[in-house]
Amino acid sequence: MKRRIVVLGGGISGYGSAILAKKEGLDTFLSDSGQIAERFRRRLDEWQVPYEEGGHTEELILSATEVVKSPGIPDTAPIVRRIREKGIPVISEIEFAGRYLDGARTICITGSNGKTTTTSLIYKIMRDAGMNAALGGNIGESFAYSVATERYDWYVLELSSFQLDGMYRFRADIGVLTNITPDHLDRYDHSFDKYAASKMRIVQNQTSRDAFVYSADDQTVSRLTDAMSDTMRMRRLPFATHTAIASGAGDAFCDGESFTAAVGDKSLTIDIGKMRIKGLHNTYNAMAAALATLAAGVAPESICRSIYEFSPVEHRLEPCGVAGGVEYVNDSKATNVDSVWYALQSMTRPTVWIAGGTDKGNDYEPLKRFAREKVRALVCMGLDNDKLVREFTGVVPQVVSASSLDEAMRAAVSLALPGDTVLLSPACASFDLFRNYENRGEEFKEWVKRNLLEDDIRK
Ligand code: UMA
Ligand code: ADP
Repeated sequence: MKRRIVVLGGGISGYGSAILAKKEGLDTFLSDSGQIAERFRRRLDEWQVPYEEGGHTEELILSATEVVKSPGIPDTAPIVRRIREKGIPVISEIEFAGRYLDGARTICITGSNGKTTTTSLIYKIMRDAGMNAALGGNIGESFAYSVATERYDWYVLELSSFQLDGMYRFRADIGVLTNITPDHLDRYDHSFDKYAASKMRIVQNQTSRDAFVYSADDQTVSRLTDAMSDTMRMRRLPFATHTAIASGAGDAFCDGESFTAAVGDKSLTIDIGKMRIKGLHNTYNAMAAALATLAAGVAPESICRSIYEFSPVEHRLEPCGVAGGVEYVNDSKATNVDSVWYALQSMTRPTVWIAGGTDKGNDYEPLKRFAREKVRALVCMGLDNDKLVREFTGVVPQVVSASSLDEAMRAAVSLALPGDTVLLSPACASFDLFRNYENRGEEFKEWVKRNLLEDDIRK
């Protein structure tokens, strides 16, 4: 009997998986509980993939030999429970597309923070070096769609924990783990250990021909790596601050002004002050990218050139202009405490900090040291600011509450002095006032442009 693949969800992940299944000649069906976007529907039609929208029909789904589940659909969804009760295997797009790589190799990047930045930097290094590489996973185009329609030698894949959860036999040629700090715990029974275990799946099935790049400074990563070390056969390539780690295969370390990365007999040194991406976290990301691309065989000089050229990804500590001597920085993607810790850590000028939104049960304690040192005023921007106001009153000289972007920006502008930075780095999700973090960052930039920059000299 022909294998029947049912794809759950018709977003970026789902439409690509369905088209790949169809291309591979499998009996394919896609089911979406909501509406499928026009551009995906058109492609499904082009490929003659049968689909339904507006609901999941059990008979059509429970006849599957295997289900490819989109990462946004939680395991608690009734249809997913029914599928599991029937014993039908549920896999992710990455597991599915990974079967059809035809010799192409993968660099897979995961972590709680820094995935997009590190993935984008690795992709740039690979492309600049002339490698035939594609970008995919939790970023950009669907990985499965690229596998179905193009031929690449390398895939640079950003992986979320939701994608890792559905991966069983997949093996990364080069795995990168930036860090593990609390995030998305609502999907892991509020258990940090379960979430961390999901991230560690990045090393599953790796052999002695593969490489694992990881943070030796991150306590959770290094604890779990040590605990698994007896079973790890791959080349281990740690990165850390201050000291050389002396792994046999290679490592990267920094001394505050520069970092050195070495793999085998190839090495490079980067002057951190000359990078366009700033802050300790970006030094970590650059060390990870250097190790991964050295392991992929890119020439050290070429890696250095690309690292120096690389600019911040939009909404990640993105400079967006200077007006009246005040610098404006959009870090809207900072939706958890750890990412804000690094944002505040990297501030070199007195800071008016805009934070707030939908709190995910945050513990703000770790931010207080930098807030005391660097923050002139905190502007809380959200529908419910009580917790932030309570936590930072007495920690920073001034705390102001605002319930719209316009109100927050007016407050920030009046509080900032020439030589200051106004930093949007919310530590919270954006859904109370905005569609998503991109919309929040765009509105911030647009406000700065419209109200400040059009009359000022952009520096
Ligand atoms: N749906 C169902 N049944 C349900 C619930 C939803 O059919 O019970 C349908 C929805 O109607 C919708 C589709 O599923 O049409 C959406 O699926 P999805 O939420 O998995 O979204 P995709 O568009 O397929 O995008 C997903 C990732 N989204 C999430 O993990 C939430 C994208 O990551 C990823 O780029 C893409 O697959 C390709 O692999 C985005 C993301 O926000 C960037 N990721 C999270 C993050 O970075 O924090 C993890
Ligand atoms: P992700 O894709 O994992 O969300 P991003 O590169 O998009 O990571 O960055 C998300 C947020 O985290 C941004 O605010 C960014 O400045 C911050 N960040 C980037 N790299 C790191 C890192 N290595 N550690 C902590 N925070 C980071």
